[in-house]
Amino acid sequence: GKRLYFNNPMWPGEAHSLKVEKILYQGKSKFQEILVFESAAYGKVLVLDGIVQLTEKDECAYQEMIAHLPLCSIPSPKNVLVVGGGDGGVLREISRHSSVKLIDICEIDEMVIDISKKFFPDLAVGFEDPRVRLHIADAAEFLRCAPEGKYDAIIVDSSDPVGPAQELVERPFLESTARALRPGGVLCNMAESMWLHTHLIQDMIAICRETFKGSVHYAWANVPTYPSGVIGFLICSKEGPAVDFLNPVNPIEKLEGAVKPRRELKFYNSDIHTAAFALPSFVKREVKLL
Ligand code: AAT
Repeated sequence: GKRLYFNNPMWPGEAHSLKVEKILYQGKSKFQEILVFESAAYGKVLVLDGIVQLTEKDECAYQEMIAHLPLCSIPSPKNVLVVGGGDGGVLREISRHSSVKLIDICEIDEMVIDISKKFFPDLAVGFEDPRVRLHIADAAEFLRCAPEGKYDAIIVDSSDPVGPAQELVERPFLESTARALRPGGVLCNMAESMWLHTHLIQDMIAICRETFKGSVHYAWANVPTYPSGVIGFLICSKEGPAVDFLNPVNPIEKLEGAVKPRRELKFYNSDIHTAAFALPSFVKREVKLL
């Protein structure tokens, strides 16, 4: 059968391939090439600029982790900002938190949202939460104008730093996220693969140590369809009330009773939360976290 090979200079010398059952959509937005197909092994797949963004089978791991690692680490989060995340999966996860009053989302590409509503209803369901306020804009610009200290948590669910997301790993952007957080507020940023992107991770950690002045950690999870099968999260707190990321003060197991979930958690729990911060020895050395 037909296969699609995903090659990219971000993972030179290797390619990931998926068997295609059917191409469902292929088009170009103002910002990127968008492809949706039915795969033989992972359900429907969303691809932007030739990079897999999610598959139905393993999206739970990434979306649950990037949302609950920060939100379970602080007591009753109220104002949350999502950067990127146009598929709605992270919104769906934030919805589980009944303390949350406002969920701003800043996505640059409206077409990703439309495509998700059409092909990924189990993710786009996140947009139905009445607490969600959608902003179609470049997040770098949006955050430059955001009120100081507005958010308890900012979740950067952005694509890889090629194309429109390039700015989102750079110092000015990270500085404006710190400014937009309240003291003791937390940032959780998609931070690539520890097997492939050591330098990027090191640079981001160095900038965040200077900018946030609270704590800076790296966590990771297994996501089979991301390059090298893992994805990392850079998670920091702004100077202010201390945050103990390793022992969540707002454990998900307590919340699950409070909100009637449309869908059970598939990946995240408090054991996984704590375990996600355990780093292989080579990563400890490279990011000099000790
Ligand atoms: N939820 C998992 C999928 C993503 S989507 C990343 C989103 O970030 C895309 O919809 C893209 O349009 C949006 N985006 C990119 N740049 C910007 C920007 N400057 N401002 C706002 N939104 C932006 C992430 C998958 C991670 C893949 C890891 N390899």
